Amino acid sequence: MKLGLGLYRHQLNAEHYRFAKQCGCTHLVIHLVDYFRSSRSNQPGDQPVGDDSGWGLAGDPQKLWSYEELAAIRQDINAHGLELEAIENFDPAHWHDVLLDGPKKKQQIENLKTIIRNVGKAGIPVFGYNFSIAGVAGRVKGKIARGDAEAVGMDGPVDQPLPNGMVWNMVYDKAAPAGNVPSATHEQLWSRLKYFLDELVPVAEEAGVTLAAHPDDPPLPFVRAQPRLVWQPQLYQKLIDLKPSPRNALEFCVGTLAEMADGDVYEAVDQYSRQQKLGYVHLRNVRDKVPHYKETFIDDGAVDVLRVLKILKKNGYNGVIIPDHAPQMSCAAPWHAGMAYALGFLRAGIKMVEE
Ligand SMILES: [Mn+2]
Repeated sequence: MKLGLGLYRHQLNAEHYRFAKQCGCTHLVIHLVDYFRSSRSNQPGDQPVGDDSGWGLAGDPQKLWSYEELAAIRQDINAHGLELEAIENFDPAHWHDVLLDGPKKKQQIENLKTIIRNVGKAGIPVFGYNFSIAGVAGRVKGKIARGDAEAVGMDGPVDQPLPNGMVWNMVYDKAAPAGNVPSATHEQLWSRLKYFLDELVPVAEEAGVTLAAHPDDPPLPFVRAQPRLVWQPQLYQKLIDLKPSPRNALEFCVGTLAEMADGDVYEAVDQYSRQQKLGYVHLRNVRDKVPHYKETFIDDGAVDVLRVLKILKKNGYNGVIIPDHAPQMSCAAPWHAGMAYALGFLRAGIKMVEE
């Protein structure tokens, strides 16, 4: 198993690459969507949380991530002695109508095919995505982790409808007419996913890129009056079975699975790692369940992280593990300290189970 770190767009620089290397990481997972460019409430020193207006403006619909751009980022990361394992998330500007079944759906699925071909050509093995209409919405921040550390959680369901022009918790059309996105049904959402997988998996197979699906965080049946896709552990199986291929895999988020009201997190880890379906792993800890859960320090929640590592080892998982999120620590560099703490714990845990 390989230790990795997830970096946001504004962190793609030498300082953060050195920080990852210093923490014992060999791999990086990077975000190219900028959640911090224009959001009213996202702070660049923490994970994005947002508010009713989400994470701000999506990117440029005309500007797809090019081979040259991706290859240059990978080269820079390699020059710092690290491997680039995955890109995490499509930009809503490039695929909003794939999620919404809108008029530009056919044009935008071609965007995604182009991006996946560029990612493959640049030698990046995995692309993580989150097939979600409302996205990572409805979470709140507070001094809720050990020692009053600031962390993220959920404090009750969020039903406020999604305004027109917004999807995946970002604004793709500032000039959208007033009103809300009509609620879809779960069946409609799964049929949109089927279209996405039918079109994209063959391209991913040819490009040598593994598509890896994140579950819905927070995992409730509906958020902002829109259905969620993978909000119970068994729904990951439905996603895999919808399009059998080694390139149809999971961005396996243990924290989100632990937030789910149903199921057992260790059984889920066993079930999906046994099938060799993990593209890469988000490994973090959490206390309680939706709609009232709290993210915790990695050694302090309901999840026995060492037990998770043992199951992954037993099933021969040999991919990358990243900490996902960590509480902010009280010092001059709260994000760095939180990540360093999680990475040190994970490095020791991986070493222990692999001996
Ligand atoms: Mn995650």
